[in-house]
Amino acid sequence: MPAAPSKRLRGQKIARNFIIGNSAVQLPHPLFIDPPSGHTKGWRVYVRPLPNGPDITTWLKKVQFKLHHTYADASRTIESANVKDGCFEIQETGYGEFGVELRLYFPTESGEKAQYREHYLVLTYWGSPEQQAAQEAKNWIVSERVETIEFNEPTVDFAKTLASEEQFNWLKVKKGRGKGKKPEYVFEGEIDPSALLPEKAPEGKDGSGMGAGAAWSQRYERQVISQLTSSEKILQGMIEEEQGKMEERKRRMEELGRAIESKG
Ligand code: SLL
Repeated sequence: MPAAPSKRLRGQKIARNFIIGNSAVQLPHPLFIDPPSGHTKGWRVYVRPLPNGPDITTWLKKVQFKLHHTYADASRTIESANVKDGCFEIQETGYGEFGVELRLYFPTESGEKAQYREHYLVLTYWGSPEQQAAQEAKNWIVSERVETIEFNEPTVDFAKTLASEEQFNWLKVKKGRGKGKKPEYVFEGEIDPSALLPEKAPEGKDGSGMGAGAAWSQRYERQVISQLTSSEKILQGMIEEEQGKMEERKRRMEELGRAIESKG
C-alpha cells in the first residue's frame, strides 16, 4: 500500500514551467521509414523541460497522449522511467491535424490528481512568408508553447522533491565516480542552475525551508535571462542565414540580367 501523502503546506503554491508542442516534417523523410500509404506527414508530440530548466520527471510520473480515433491504438502512455532528457514524446505519421489530449500524472507522494492539457497538432507551415519559407527549406515545423503547472498547498514531501538540487543534474556533466566516491555533477554552462529558491531563502514557518518569497529568486532570474539570451542567438543566426540567402538571390538575378542583356 502506498504511504499516505504527508501534510500539506498551507497557503503555499509551487509553480513549474515546461513545454508542450509538436514537430512535423513532410514525408518522405529519413526519420519516418515506410509510412502507411496516404500518410503525408511525420510528427512528434511532446512534453519536455525548458532548455536549462529543472528536470520535469521530478514531478511528472507519466503522460497519457490521446490521439485522433482514426489511429488504431489512440491512447499512448509514456512513463518517466522511459524518457530521454526528460522528454515525454510520441512519434507518428498521418495526414491531418487534430487536438491531442494529454493527461499528466504526478508522483504518489504528491497526492495530486492527474491534470489535463491539450495540444493542437500543427503540421502545415505557419507564420510570416519568411517563416514559412524557412520551415519549407528545412522541412521542419515546430509549434510549441510554455505551459505552467501550479501545485497548490503541496505536501511537505512533494515540496522537498520540487526543491531538490538533483533535478538539475541532467544539465550537468558527471565527473569522477572512481573509488566508491559519489559522482559529482558539474555545470559547464554560463549559469549555475538551481532549484527555484531565493538567493537567501527566508526560513518558512513550517521549517520546510521554502520561504514565502520562494517563487522568484535572483538565481532564477539569471537563468531566465540566460535562456532568453540563447534564444536570441538562435534567432539572430536565422536572420543572418536568411539575409545571406537574399544576397545570393540578388546576385543571381543581377547575373541573369547581365546574361540577358549581353544576348539581346
Ligand atoms: C483532418 N479533422 O481531416 C482532421 C482529421 C485525422 C488524422 C485528422 C490517420 C492516421 C491513420 C490520421 O492522420 N488521422 O490512418 O492511422 O484534417
